[in-house]
Amino acid sequence: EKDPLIVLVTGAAGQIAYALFPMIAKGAMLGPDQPVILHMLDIEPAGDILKAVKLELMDGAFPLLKGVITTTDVIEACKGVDIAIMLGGFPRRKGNSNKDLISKNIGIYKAQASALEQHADTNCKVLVVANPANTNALILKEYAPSIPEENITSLTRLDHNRALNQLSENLNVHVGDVKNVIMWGNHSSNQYPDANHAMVNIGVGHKSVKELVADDNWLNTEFITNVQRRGEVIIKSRRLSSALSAASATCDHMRDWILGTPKGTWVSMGVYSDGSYGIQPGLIYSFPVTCEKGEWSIVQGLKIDKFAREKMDALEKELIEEKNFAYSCLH
Ligand code: NAX
Repeated sequence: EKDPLIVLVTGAAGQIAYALFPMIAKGAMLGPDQPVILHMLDIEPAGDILKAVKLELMDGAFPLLKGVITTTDVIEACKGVDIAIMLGGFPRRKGNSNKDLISKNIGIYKAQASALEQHADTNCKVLVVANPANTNALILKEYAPSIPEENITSLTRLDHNRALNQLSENLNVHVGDVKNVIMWGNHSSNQYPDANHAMVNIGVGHKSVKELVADDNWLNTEFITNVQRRGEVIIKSRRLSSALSAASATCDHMRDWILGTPKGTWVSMGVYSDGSYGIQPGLIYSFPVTCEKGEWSIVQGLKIDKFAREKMDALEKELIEEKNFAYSCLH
């Protein structure tokens, strides 16, 4: 049997965590043969909720779950951690911009970065989900310099999966037969799903989405706004933000990163920019990536049209502004 991996989940009393824990405990994130020990971190006022969620996890009788620690102490939470899933922070409320959230979350991410730096495994892999995800990840990267920069990522997989679903509905094909959409840049209200390179499995090979859509214009209009507004649509009806789909996307992100992407398939991940596609190096920017043996690499050489280029540049600009704003809050 494999040694257990220690998985930290911050914001562990929150709603994404609640949907995520059974997925982790059943092996959907790290594989059906990978035992796990959970470290659940939240803040003092959520202490009772944490304990109750632990009771439910124990009642799940999960064979892969080898231990559960609940804590409100960042240092205890970060000890020996192999995988860190950062859900903790202030969730986006109606009308909140990324800037509102930066000022609320920056202190948290600075402190948690230091704790991970000092107490986590040196090869700890980090996924930041809490908004503003890209900029929280950037702060974490800056304040945990001994964690390799390729180990710090942010979530755009929910947007990616939403985009796959929109294509599947429009083309009337199963979502499992659609692949290689791209979320470029930032997880924000201006997010850009790019279907220029997306493919559909038609049984005897693949056809491009561009060839298959009835109305070419749809990809640059409604398709984009449908993906951008999906979160709002869900908040309006559920009166809570997306949690089940966010948890599932979190699992997808980690699983693909650690266990690898299928051949011929890429996924979207917020990763530090090495200057690919002309994006400012050092930003945490979402790119199409393939993964193998726990390492991601940015898909190179995709042809970028003028429309996509403008969107990509606008999102880069947004992230530079967020970065500058974050630094102005810190000093
Ligand atoms: P919840 O409000 O249900 O949970 C957040 C939890 O974080 C709470 O239990 C809170 O007590 C805890 N928390 C606050 N400060 C903390 C700290 N310093 N240390 C540890 N825990 C702390 O939010 P939930 O719906 O679970 O969403 C979690 C985060 O994901 C939010 O920031 C949300 O905006 C973000 N999202 C990001 C998405 C993405 O695609 N990147 C999509 C889903 C989601 O909206």
